[in-house]
Amino acid sequence: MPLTLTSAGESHGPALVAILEGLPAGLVVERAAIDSDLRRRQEGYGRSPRQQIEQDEVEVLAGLRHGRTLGTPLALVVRNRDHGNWEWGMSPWPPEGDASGKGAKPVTLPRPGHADFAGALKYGLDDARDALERASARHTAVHVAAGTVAKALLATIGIAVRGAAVDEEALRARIDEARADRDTVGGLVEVRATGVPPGLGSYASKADRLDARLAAAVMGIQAVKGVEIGDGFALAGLRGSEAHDELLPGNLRETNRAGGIEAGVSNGEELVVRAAMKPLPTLMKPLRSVDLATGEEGQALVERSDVAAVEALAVVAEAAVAFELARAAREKFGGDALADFVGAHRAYLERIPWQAP
Ligand code: EPS
Repeated sequence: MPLTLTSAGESHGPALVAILEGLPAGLVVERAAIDSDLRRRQEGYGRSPRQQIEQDEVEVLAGLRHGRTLGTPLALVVRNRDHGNWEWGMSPWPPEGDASGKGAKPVTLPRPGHADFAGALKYGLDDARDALERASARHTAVHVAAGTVAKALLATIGIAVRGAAVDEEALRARIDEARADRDTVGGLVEVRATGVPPGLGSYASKADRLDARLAAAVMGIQAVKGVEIGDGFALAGLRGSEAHDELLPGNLRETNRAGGIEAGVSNGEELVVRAAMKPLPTLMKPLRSVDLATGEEGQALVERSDVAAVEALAVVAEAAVAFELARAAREKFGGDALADFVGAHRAYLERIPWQAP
């Protein structure tokens, strides 16, 4: 069974939910490891006061017994503490009593760059909140929890995945400047995976290509506008003789411009994925907009938001890359029991001439 992840949850609704299917039985899942990644995601520099309300921690509703997977669907929950302030506005059922608290007033002035405009048109909404709540990056919390589980699976075959913001010092200075100007900024993140054996993904079809899958996984994260593998866009300006990574005796290479993937297949080098995040669209000095209800000119919605979420993106992109690698590893090595999966990986490494650098 393929490894899949289904998630649900609105930013200010009661909770975020993820169901993972296709994990082998017998994988040790540590609550502390998940909660530690959830904290890393929350601690990124430039976040809004929302992060003081939330103290994300995982709950497991199914699929785990005594800290080990059962090989059945794993159900993860992260609650939204802020929901207490939105009980009327985000009540799943028709709310009782007069409108009160946050979310009571409809959003009709779309923020350029957010889901408000396109979402309201697409779904025929009078209140753009119905679009923005799910489009919000809040639900990345439960994807990070799923990513920790994926990392635990990958660790059993010697793969480690880590994300970081590029040039954090300069980024933090830009965030401070933007905060003072009541503006927002984006930035770059990089995810690296070590221990990835040659042979994950395939050139057989577009949907199998590991680079296409990783790009889709990372581009699927809120506010990501560009993804590159290895030297990516810079390769376009090089000659072939400068761009490719020569093979040396022992299957070693001195360079890794391909970022660990050739022809959609991992090649045994370190995997390098970079993502560009746009500046966040909720601005304290709002852009011009048009009221969806009246057609009149106005100013976009202003509400509490982050100055930047780049450091958070590093953790979220790490989770997305880990999940996609885990999916590719499950396809290649299979197995109902963890021991089958690990054994198939070991047998494969015995067949190919490759050792983790
Ligand atoms: C977000 C807007 C802000 C962010 C949120 C993503 O939420 P709020 O409107 O509640 O302040 O804080 O991210 C999170 C809550 C989170 O946990 O990452 C958006 O519009 O995408």
